Formats: sequence, structure tokens, C-alpha cells
Amino acid sequence: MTYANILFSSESGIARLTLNRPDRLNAFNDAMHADIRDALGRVKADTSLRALLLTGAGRGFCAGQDLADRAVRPGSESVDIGASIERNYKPLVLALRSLPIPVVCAVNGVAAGAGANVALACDIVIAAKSASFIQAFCKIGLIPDAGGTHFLPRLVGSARAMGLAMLGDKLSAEQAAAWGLIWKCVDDGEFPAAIEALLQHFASAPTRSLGAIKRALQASAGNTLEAQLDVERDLQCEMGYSADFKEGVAAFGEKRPPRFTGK
Ligand code: T3D
Repeated sequence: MTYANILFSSESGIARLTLNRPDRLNAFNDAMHADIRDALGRVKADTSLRALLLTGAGRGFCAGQDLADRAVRPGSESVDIGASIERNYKPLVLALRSLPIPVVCAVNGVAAGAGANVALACDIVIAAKSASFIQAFCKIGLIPDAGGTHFLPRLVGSARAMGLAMLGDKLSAEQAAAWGLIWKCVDDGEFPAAIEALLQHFASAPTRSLGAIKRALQASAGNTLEAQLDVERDLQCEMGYSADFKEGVAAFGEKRPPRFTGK
């Protein structure tokens, strides 16, 4: 499938989506959002997929909303940017969060504004050492969107979330990993191999259990302990009927590596 603003492919259980407007540091515009929506629809519909990679082309990951599309100046007409969030960013974040397969975000360079928060919406975020994260919104009089006010305090605590959001300073990938904002920071030279190894791992993992883990951890953010114990019971019940659970237990007993099918 060919798109104007992203690269998209899917093969051997792995879908790969690359934001592809490198001269604009892969900033989002309406056309790119439409491409992403279409590609994510294909990912959702393809039950053979076992992982999705999201990354950026060129030296940046994503610089957030394309500000060239926001022709506002002092004294000019205002733009309803809430409509843009409703149309583009909210569906994007919800689509990534609800995919039943692991979503790996390979942050290859700067991730700013909504670019940073779309990365944080993914399940496993690995950044190259030269990458960085910038809650750039306050520099232009906005608030973190694309889930930033949800993800930041949960990932790094309210003191760091507040500092990041109110100052808009650049956070290095190393510091982001040290703070627990992301899973890992990897030397630039080792970055492609590390991402590939992770994708190959997920391509032969028990996909249904990973999807259930994702659902359970997301649910925990708003649940009491008792409600969360119920979520765990129900999801574990589902897993108990899965082919991969039977294979996992059999492989353990036979002292061999499991051959998970994702079913
Ligand atoms: O409006 C709505 O829909 C609401 C939703 C809002 C969501 C948001 O994301 S708001 C936040 C928008 N993003 C930003 O404010 C970040 C703006 N960009 C930057 O601050 C810097 O570019 C970076 C810190 C990300 C990177 O800096 P640097 O020095 O590495 O690169 P650069 O030279 O600034 O950028 C390279 C080119 O990309 C440059 O174009 P040029 O001069 O070579 O022709 C620059 O203008 C362009 N670019 C970078 N970011 C954006 C952009 N063009 C359009 N929109 C951008 N966001």
C-alpha cells in the first residue's frame, strides 16, 4: 500500500509504519493523519499481525502538529484547534492504545509536541541516544495534548510531569529512560538492530497474552484494587482457553522453547 505521507508495510507478522515528511521533521498534517488512520485500520483488521512498529524517516521522529498549517498571527482570526484534536489526535491515540498487539515506538530523533505524546501512547518506547523529547506546547501557548496530561504524570510522577510541561525543556533520551518515561535508550549504532530484535521477539510471542497485558495495565490506571483483581480474573480466564497457554505449559514440561502461534 502506498501513501503520500507515511511508509507502510506488513510482512511476517510485523507491520511497519514510518512517518515520512522528513523535511518537516515528520510534523503531522491532516493528510498524514488520514494516511495513518487508514494504515492503522489495516493493522487492526489483519489478524495475522503480531507487532506494529512506529518510527520516523530522517533525523527526527516527529515535531508534532505542522505549524505551517496554523496561519495565526496576533490580530488574526482564531483557529478551532479543539476540532483538530477531535478529528486527528484523539482517534490516533485511542487507535494505538486499543490495538491488540504490541506497538513498538522507535524514537529515532527529536519527538516534540504531539510527536512526543504519540510516542508515549505506544506500548514499548525505545529511543536512540541522540533522540530527545520536548513538551513544546507551552512555548507556543498551548497545553500538552495527544494524551500528554494523562501519560506524563503516570510515567514520571507529577513533579517531573509539571516541570516538563511548564518549561518545555529538551529531555535527552538517556534522561527519559532514567526517569522511566520510556523503556530504553540505545546507542545510535545499535538502535536498528535493537529494534529489529524486539520486533522478531514479538513476532513469535504469545500475542493474545500481550494484548491482554496491555488491556489490564491500561485499565489499572483508573481502577481500585478490587476492580483490577476482577479485570485480572476475567482476562486470565480468557488466556486459560488460549492455544498459547497450552503450548507454553507443554513446552515448560518438555524443557523446550515454546512455539507460540499468537492464538
Ligand atoms: O493545532 C492543532 O492541531 C493542535 C495540536 C497541537 C499539537 C502540537 O504538536 S503543538 C506543538 C507543535 N510543535 C512544536 O511546537 C515544535 C516546533 N519545532 C521545534 O521546536 C523544532 O523544530 C525542534 C525542537 C522540534 C527541532 O529543532 P531543530 O533545530 O533540530 O530543527 P529545525 O531547524 O527547527 O526544524 C527543521 C525544519 O523542520 C525547519 O524547516 P526549514 O527551516 O528547514 O524549512 C522547521 O521549520 C521544520 N519544522 C520543525 N517543526 C515543525 C516544522 N515545520 C512545521 N511544523 C513543525 N511543528
